[in-house]
Amino acid sequence: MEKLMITASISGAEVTKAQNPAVPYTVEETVLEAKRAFDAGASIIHLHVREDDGTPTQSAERFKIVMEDIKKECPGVIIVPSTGGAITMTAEERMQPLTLNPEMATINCGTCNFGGNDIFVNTEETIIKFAQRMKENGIKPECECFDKGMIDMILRIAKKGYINMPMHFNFVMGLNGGITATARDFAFLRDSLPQHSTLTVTGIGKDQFKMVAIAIAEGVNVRVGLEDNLYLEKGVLAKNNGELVSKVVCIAKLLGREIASPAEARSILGLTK
Ligand code: KMH
Ligand code: ZN
Repeated sequence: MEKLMITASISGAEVTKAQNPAVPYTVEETVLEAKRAFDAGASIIHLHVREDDGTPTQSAERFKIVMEDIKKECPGVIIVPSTGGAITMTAEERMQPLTLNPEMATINCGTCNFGGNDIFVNTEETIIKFAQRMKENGIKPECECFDKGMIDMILRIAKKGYINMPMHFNFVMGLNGGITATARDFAFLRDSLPQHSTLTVTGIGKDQFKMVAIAIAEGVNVRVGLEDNLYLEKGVLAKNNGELVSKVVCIAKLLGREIASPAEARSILGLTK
């Protein structure tokens, strides 16, 4: 079975220190969380940045500082800046980290409910704009799909030539507004992917480690981190991102799956930058 790529979603845009004091805001806290995840076995960091008071920002300047420091502390790690940002942001605002020419960046493949009264808006035109910008700059998109229709949407866009093959996907499952985090729905989504795609699976909240177990057993890759889940186990807050990654490594070991290094992850993803 192919080695396991572990992505750590260390910070996010929505979670707060009030929910878990380990959520990083400052540059130093964010870099330390990346290092903890890296040291525990993550080869990929999915990155959001915050102002010191916790306000999410897509400022290229802030991303640049954090990314440079993460690269120093975590040699070889793959950094995937978010272009999802926060739901209050415009598409132009969200696109700012692309000016830094990262190896990869996320692309969100459709509009969805985002809990309560919130909507995460990604129109077809916006998605094409993001994809075009990434293609022009040799940035590989991580196609974030919260539901089956989002896979269909991004495949239609790819067919028009806006995205190179093979594609990389991240299924976000269990979000209040997206597809449920079940083995049945995972299989249903995976069956829709083009041949030779690479795939990571993210379970939200209490579904994080259920999806980790399913994904590891099925030979696909996983994402864990405080952005998606604040708890190590029921009722026990994670002390940091490293703990969440260590739990993945433990499950992988039990199931006989080796962990990919950043160099191996780069090769699996076909990154050439
Ligand atoms: N914060 C969400 C609105 C991404 O990073 O690309 C979007 C998100 C997805 O987190
Ligand atoms: Zn994110």
